[in-house]
Amino acid sequence: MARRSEVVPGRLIGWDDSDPRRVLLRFERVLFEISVSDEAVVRVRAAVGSALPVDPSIALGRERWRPVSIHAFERGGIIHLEDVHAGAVWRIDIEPHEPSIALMSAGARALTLEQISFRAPGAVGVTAKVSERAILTGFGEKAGRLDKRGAALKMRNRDADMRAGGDPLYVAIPFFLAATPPPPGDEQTPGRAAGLFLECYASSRFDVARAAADRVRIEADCSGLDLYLVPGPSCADVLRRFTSFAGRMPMPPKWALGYHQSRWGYDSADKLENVARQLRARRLPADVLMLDIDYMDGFRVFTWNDQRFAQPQQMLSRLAEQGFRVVTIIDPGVKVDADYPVYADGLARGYFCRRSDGSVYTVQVWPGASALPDFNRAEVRQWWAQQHRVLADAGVAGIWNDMNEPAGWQSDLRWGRLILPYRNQNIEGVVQADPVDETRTLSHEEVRNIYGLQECRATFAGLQEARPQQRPFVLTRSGYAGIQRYAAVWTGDNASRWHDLRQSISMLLGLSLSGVPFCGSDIGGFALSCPSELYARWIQLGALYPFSRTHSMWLGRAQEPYSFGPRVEAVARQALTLRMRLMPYLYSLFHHAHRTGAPVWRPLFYEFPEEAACYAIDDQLMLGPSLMLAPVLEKGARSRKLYLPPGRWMCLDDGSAHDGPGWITLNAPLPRLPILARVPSLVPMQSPVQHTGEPAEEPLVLHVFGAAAMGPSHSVRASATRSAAFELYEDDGTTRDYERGLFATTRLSLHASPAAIVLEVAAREGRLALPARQVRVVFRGAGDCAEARCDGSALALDDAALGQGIWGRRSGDDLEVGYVDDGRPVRVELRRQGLESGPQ
Ligand code: MIG
Repeated sequence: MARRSEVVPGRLIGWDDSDPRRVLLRFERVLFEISVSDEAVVRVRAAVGSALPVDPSIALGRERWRPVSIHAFERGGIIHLEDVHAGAVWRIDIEPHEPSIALMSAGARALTLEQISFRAPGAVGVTAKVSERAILTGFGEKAGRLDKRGAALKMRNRDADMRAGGDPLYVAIPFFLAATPPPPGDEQTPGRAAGLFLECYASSRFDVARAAADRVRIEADCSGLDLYLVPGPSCADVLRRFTSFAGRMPMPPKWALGYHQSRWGYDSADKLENVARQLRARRLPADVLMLDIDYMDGFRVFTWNDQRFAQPQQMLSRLAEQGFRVVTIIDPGVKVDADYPVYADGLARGYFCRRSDGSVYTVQVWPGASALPDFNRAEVRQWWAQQHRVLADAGVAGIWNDMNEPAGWQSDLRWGRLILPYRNQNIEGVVQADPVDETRTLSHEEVRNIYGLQECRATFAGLQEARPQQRPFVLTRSGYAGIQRYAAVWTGDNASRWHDLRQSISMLLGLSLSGVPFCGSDIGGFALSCPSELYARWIQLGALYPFSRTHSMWLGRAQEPYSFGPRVEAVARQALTLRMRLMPYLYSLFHHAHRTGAPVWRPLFYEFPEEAACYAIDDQLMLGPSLMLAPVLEKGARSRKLYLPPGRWMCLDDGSAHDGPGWITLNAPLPRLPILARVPSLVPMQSPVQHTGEPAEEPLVLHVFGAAAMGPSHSVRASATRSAAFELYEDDGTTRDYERGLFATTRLSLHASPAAIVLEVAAREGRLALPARQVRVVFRGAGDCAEARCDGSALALDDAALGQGIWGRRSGDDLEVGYVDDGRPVRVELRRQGLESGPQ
């Protein structure tokens, strides 16, 4: 029953579908509008009276919402909606006293909205009914387990005080994914997923199945309701549909996928160049160095400290010669200083956030009292974008946006260069432009969660204007739904603790399931001093974070991969070298993310929805479709117990085969992170390089995991042919030419049966011309195959050395085949002795 202060919709009065793009449902006190996109996403807007919430998508730089034609009809007291073209039906149940809106997906109810209520002014509540068996995840950047069942979560961007488990954190994405495992005992039905997105950049709260196991209660500080119901049935479907309107990431520059080395404390050109020298001398692959606040003149953004960084341009070009790019930090706070042009100009133009009495609001940050640009205004974003010229012209490659929740404090203590902040400042009494209608103002709280997003949008534009041909790279701490369009996200101030290492997995998976594929945590931890063993375990995993960066605070011990002695350095070298070897795979995964919204890091249930046991696992993950990581997360541990989803798995390093489903324990001495390849699967690699700009000696080494499927010890299912496919993506790695079709894609497919393995490399597609190149195919574990053919001709398998042209050889347990890749299709076929029939 409704509380007195609440307005509930009441009974249905009538509906109107005369405009095919939406159906209006008029309840006694509330008007609903329902529309459906070409990706079958159902959007529900509702408000008291007749003023539906305004669509902010364009104002936030997203695509326009594109509804398909639908119509409504009544059957048995229930209103149904139908997609006129696809014939799909969404159902709206009308109960006597309140509406309930059910999203039907694959013939079943995926999500139902009910208990919609309004509390004037500016508050709305809605309950989403979900399966009581669903795991409830996503929710943007959140601490804790991947499954948020039982949690009370808040969406309000904030500088999180370094307390693990805190909520909220820096990024608000009011989106969740409900993934339901198959019913117990049913191995045929795959699990089902659906998603829900609440468009609200003021605060909101999610009560995740606390009051009832099948309900998520949402309360938002918005006056109208703007909700998107995202059908599956698979997680990949949900992510594709969600990102079809929330946006997908552009292709990142390839160098941004390399390793980044950072520290708050590289406070002179000498220190920075020394890090560069060390990394190269020790052959620790790295692409990027980062400069924290110390490079600036008195923390004034868009300036250089002319003592400690006297000749930035020369420094940057020396670093560029060694293959390093430099990314500099920028905070939104502009120092209040009449002699500082950025401030004086911003002030004169009226670009800073104001109090309701019209005075410029200031907050204490590193430079002292600072003003905050109002990024909701297009003009201000344009002005901010232009400021980046100074940095871009000097050769800065990308921008790191910090403190953009925005964060600041009430006061601080200063001794020379040491600044001790005291108490975070709540920004109160401040107004900003309404992003949808800039002539109006809203309180800061009403638009707080898009502050960082709008800043990144300006930063992205600034880099693009400064170098129109190059892909921008922006890293951000704060964000809102769609942040992936402008920036990669790192998870802020963690600490050098085992807990934080473990936690990074569920945090990054949660972000990944919220549309943000390019994410990472500070390797080694930001605060405290990192013990050597922890650093070794952390860089092993962190070298395979989608965004891979070591960062730390000046207070703790040094945290470069070479700062922990030779043993840990060797571990780091191996881990970073593996990242470089995997670059063709990784880069292709980022392209999949760009095209379809599929995350790079995936929870196990994403790949194995039919396997109930996978839903509870959040300390293992899939890197793309082929590789599973089972990192060591405990001090002193030298083995790792892990869950194997069904099928055969092969350890990437030693080629040992293991059968799932079930639990196994693998040896994990310090240098080893257990990585298992799914059988069958494909992983394109290259020979190692020191940075992504260095040409690889072997640009394409195709690792094929198919042989184990032939093994006699394999389970019954091995009698069937099993297949895998992967799309290899290549382009120039830095320019925007890929937007004009200058890229190359190659479809790889693999069929494995007990008798044979067939690799088919389809004709290359796309307009990018690649020079003819030697490709090496490594059939892992297929060394005992009797016969190999490439395009029909039998290969002698006795070549001792790497050949040119077409060749084959045995190499330990593996069988290798080489061919010249000139873009034409290639078929490589291996046959096991004594078995006649292979796949067609
Ligand atoms: O108040 O720029 O999360 O990565 O080193 C701290 C100094 C400000 C917080 C960031 C951290 C960065 C630090 N910044």
